[in-house]
Amino acid sequence: MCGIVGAVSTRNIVPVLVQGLQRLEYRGYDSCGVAVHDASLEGNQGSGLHRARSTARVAELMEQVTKEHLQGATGIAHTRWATHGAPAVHNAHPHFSVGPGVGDAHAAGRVGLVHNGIIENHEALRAALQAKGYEFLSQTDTEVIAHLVDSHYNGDLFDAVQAAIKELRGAYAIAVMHKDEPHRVVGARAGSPLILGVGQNENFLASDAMALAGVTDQIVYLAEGDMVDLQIGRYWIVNQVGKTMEAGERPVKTVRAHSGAVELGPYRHYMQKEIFEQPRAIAETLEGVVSVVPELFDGADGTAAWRVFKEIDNVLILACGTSYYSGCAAKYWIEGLAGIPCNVEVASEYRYRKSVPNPRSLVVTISQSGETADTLAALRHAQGLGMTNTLTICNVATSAMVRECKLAYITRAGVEIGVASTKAFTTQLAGLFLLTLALGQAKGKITESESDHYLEQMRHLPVALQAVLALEPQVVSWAEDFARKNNALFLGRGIHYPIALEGALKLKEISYIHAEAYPAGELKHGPLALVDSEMPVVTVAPNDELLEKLKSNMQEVRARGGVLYVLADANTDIENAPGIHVIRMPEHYGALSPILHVVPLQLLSYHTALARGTDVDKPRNLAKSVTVE
Ligand code: HGA
Repeated sequence: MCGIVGAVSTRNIVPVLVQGLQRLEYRGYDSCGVAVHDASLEGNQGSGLHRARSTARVAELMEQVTKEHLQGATGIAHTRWATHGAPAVHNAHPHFSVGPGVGDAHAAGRVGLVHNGIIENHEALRAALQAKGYEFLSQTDTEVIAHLVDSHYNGDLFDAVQAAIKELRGAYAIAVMHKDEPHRVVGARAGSPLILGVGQNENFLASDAMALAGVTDQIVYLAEGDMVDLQIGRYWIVNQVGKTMEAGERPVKTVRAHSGAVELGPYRHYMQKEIFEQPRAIAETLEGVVSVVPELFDGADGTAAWRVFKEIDNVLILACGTSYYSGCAAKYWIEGLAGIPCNVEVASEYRYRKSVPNPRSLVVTISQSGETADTLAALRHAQGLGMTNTLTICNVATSAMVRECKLAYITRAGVEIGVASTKAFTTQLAGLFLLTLALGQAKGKITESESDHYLEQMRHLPVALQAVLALEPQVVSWAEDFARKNNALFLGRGIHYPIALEGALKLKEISYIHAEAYPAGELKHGPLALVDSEMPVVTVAPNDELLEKLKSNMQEVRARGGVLYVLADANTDIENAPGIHVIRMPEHYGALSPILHVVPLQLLSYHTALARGTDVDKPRNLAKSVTVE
C-alpha cells in the first residue's frame, strides 16, 4: 500500500528518496511523487517547495525529476494506493497548502505533506477549511491535513502539526515540511506504521525499514501516537501525551533490511520466485526448532507461553485474506489433534460485531506484514474485551503485531513482494502446525513422542516441496485450458477445503478469472447448477478418509459434463480419462498434506495469469501490506 520516505540531509537527497520509493514498489501503488525544499541544498537557487508527481512507475518519476532538475537536501516522497479520490496526478502526494484566500491555488506551496491511512472526519474538516478560504485541488482526505497544518502554523512546524493532528480522526502516518523551515521534516503516526532512520549527519523517515536499505540500518520504531522532529543530524521524539522521549525509551536498533531480497534473480516474477523459495522458507522457519516446546512461542518481553497455554480453553483466530485461510486450515489441526475448540473469524468482521468474549481464549492473529490494519484493530478490539492471552504468527519480527501480542512465532519466509501471497501462507501453516503440537502437549492430547514424530515429518517438508515443484510442466498444461475460461470451481473436503479456498483466491487475484471454492459435499446444495462443459472444476483429492466421499462428488460433476482437474495423491486409483485430468502428487503427506497441495494451485494461478498477460506481481486494484481499513 502507500509508502512514505522523508529526509533531512545536507546532500541532494532526491535520488535516495526515489530509490526508497522503488524499494516500496512491491507494496503496490497507483501513483507516486516527491517534493523538496530547494533552499535546503547549499548552492541551490530558490526558496520554496517543489514537487514532481506521476501516475506512471517510480522509474518514470526518476526520469521526470532528472529532467526538471529537482534537487534539495530536505524532502518527502510517497507511493499512493488510492482510498479517497481516483488514481490521478492531482490526487497524488505530496499535497501542498498554499494558504487561504490567496486566489491562486497554484501558487508556491507553504506546507508539503505525504500521508498513509484514512482521515475519517475529512468531510467536516474540508468544509471548515473551505469556510476559512482554503481551496482544494484534490479529492483526497489527505489534502485536508496539509491545509489544517497551514491553518495552525505560527512559525513552528512541529507545533502546527501537533495542533493539527488533535483534530484528526482515523489513521495516519504523515511527513510534513514547510517553506519557512528548509531543514526540518515533522512526522507523526497513529494507526499506520512510521519509522525513523538515523544516518551520518542526516535523518530519515519511512513507512517501512525496507525503504532505507543501503542508506542506514539504524532504525527507531515510532510508537502509536508518537511525533518526530527531524533536523540535520538531530531528532526529537515526543509521545502521545507530549512527553519528549529519552534515548532509552525509543532505542535505535540495527535492522538489516536486505535490499538483495528484493532482487528477482533468474525469475520472471516475484510470485514465481517466492513459490520456488518455499522449500527454503519452510526450512528456515523450522531452523532452531529442536523439539516442540512452548518456549518457541515465548513473547519478546519474556512472557512464558506455557503459562498461557495452561490457562486457555479455546482458540480464536483473527486474520484476513490468505492468512484467514491458513487459520481456517489450522482449525482442523487445533480441534482434531490438540482437542481444543477453535473459531476463525475474518478480522474486519470481528472488530465490528458484538461477540461474547471469553477471557480464557487464546487470541491468535495471523499476518504476513504484522501491520494489516484490520487484523491489528481486531486484536485491539479483543484486548479491549478483556482477552489478554494473545499470540501472533507473523513474518516480521519488528511489526506492530509482534509488539502488541503477548506471544509470537516468527515465520522466516523472508521478504514477500508478490501481492499474491505464497511462501507466507505455507510458512504460516508450518507455524500453526507447531502451535497445534505445543497446545496439544499442554492439554495432554499429544505426547512428546508423537510430537517428535510430527516434527520429523515437518523436517521432510522441504524435500517433499521440491518434488511437488517438479510437477510444474503438468500444471502449465492445465493453465493453458484455464486461460480461456471465465469461471472456475475449486472443491476440497476437510482441511483441504481451506486449500481450495486459497486456490480460488489466487486465481481471482492474479488472473482475474472468477473462481469460487466449496466443500465438495455442498455442491449438490446449489453450485452444481453452474456446472457444464465450460466449467473447469479443480478438485483437491488427497488420499485421506474423505477420498471415497470426494470421488462421489466428482462423479456428480462428470455426470453434468463438468471437466475435472484433480490433484490426487500417489497410490490412488483416480486415473486420467475423458473429462478427468489428473496430476499425481509424489506422496501422501498425512496431516501436513495441505502445505503440499496448495503449491500446484499457486503454480496454476501463476501460469494462468502468465498466459492471460496480466501483471502478476501487481494485480489491478490490489496492494501488499493492507495498512488501511
Ligand atoms: N487516503 C489517502 C492515502 C491512502 C493510503 O494510505 N493507502 O494505502 C489517499 O487516498 O490518498
